[in-house]
Amino acid sequence: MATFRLGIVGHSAVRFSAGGFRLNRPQQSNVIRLMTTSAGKQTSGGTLRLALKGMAVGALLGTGWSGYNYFRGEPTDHMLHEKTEPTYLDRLPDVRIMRKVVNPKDDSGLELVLFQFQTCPFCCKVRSFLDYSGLSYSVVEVDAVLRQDIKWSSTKKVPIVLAKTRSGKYVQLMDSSMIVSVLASYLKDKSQDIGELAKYYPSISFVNESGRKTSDIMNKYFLMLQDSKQHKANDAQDEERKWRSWADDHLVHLISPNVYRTKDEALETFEWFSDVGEWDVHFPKWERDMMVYVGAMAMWAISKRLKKRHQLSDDVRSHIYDACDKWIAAVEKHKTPFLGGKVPNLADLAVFGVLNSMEGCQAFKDCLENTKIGGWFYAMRKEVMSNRGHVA
Ligand SMILES: N[C@@H](CCC(=O)N[C@@H](CS)C(=O)NCC(=O)O)C(=O)O
Repeated sequence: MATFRLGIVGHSAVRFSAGGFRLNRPQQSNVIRLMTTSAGKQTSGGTLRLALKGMAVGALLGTGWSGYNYFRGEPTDHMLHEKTEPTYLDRLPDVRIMRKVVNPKDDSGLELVLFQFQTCPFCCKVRSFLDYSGLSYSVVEVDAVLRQDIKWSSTKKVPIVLAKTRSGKYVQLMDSSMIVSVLASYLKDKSQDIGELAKYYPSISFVNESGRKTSDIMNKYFLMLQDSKQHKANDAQDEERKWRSWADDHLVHLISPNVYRTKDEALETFEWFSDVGEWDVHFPKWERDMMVYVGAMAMWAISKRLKKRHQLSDDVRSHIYDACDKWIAAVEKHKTPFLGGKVPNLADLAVFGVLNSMEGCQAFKDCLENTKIGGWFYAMRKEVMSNRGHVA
C-alpha cells in the first residue's frame, strides 16, 4: 500500500495511507527536559581532544544517570542506550540546489548545504542562526510529500545540514538545535574540524513512556568549547539553554494549533507557505495544489489532536499570547534589547526562528496586536537580515 508522508510544519508529519492519516509523535518533551538538565557542565582544559571527550563523556554519564532516575520503576531492559554517531558521505548527494545565500564576508571556511522546508519552525531556527552568523550556504527545498531530496538520508526529518569536513567528506548534521550548537562551537574556534565536533553530539536511543523506541541528542544545547575564556558566565549559559529548550519543547507546540485553528486559517497558512517556499516554482502545479489543499485540511484536523496532546484549551491564542508575554518578560528583565544583551544569543535566535515560521499567518498578526512581542521581534529581524548574505 502506498504511503506518502507529508511533513509540513514541524510539529508532526502526516502520513497518508489507505488506513487514513496518522501522526508521528513529536519528540517527548519529558525526555528532552531530562537531557537538557543532565548534560555535563564541564568546562574545558587540556588538549582539545581531551576537553571535548571529557564533555561528551560527562554528557553521556549525566544523561545516563538522569535516564536511570527517569525510568526507575519501569522495566530495566528498556533502558538500553544505543549511541549513533553522525553519518559521513563521500560526496554530496545528487540533489537540486535551489538557491545559495552568499556572504562575501564569510571567512568561516565552511561549506554548508541546508535541506529544509521553508516554513518549518526548526528550519527557520537554523536559517536565523546561519543568517545572523553571516554564513554562506546552499538550500535544497525538500518536497514535503515525496521527499526525494532526502532519500539518501536515514532521517526523514528536516532540517539536515551537510557540512564539508577537512577530509573532504560531508558530515550529516541533524536536529536543529544540534546543528546550531555544532556550528556555534565551530565559529568560536575555527581550528576545530566540523566533522570531529559533530562526533560529540551522538544520538542516543531510548524507549519513551509510551513504550516506543526513539532517540535524541543529549547535549544539543551545549557548546563544545576548548578555551574556558569563551564560556559565558554560568547563569547566562543556563538561561540561554533554558530558553532554547523552551523554544523546542513549548513554543513550537503552540504554532500548529494556532496557525491551523480554523479551515480558513489553515488554507491561508498553506497559501503563505506556498508563496514563501515558492512551491509554484519548485513543484508541478498538481503537487503544489495537493500540498496546499490536502495539507491544509489534514493539518486543520491534526491540530485538534495536537491541541489535546499539549493540553491546550480551545482558546489556543491565549497560550501563544502567554508564551510571548513570558518571553518578553524574560528579555525585559535584562533591560537590554535582547536576552543575550546588546546582541542576540542563541535563545533569541531560537525564539525568533520559531515565531518567524508563522510570520505570514493571522496568528502572528494577532500576537503583534495583543502582546509586546513586536518590538523585540523586529529588532531581531533587523539583526538577522543585516548580517545575511545575498541570495544567488
Ligand atoms: N527535533 C527536530 C525536529 C524536526 C522536525 O520535526 N521536522 C519536521 C518538519 S518542520 C519534519 O521533518 N517532520 C517530518 C516527519 O516527522 O516525518 C529538529 O529540531 O530538527
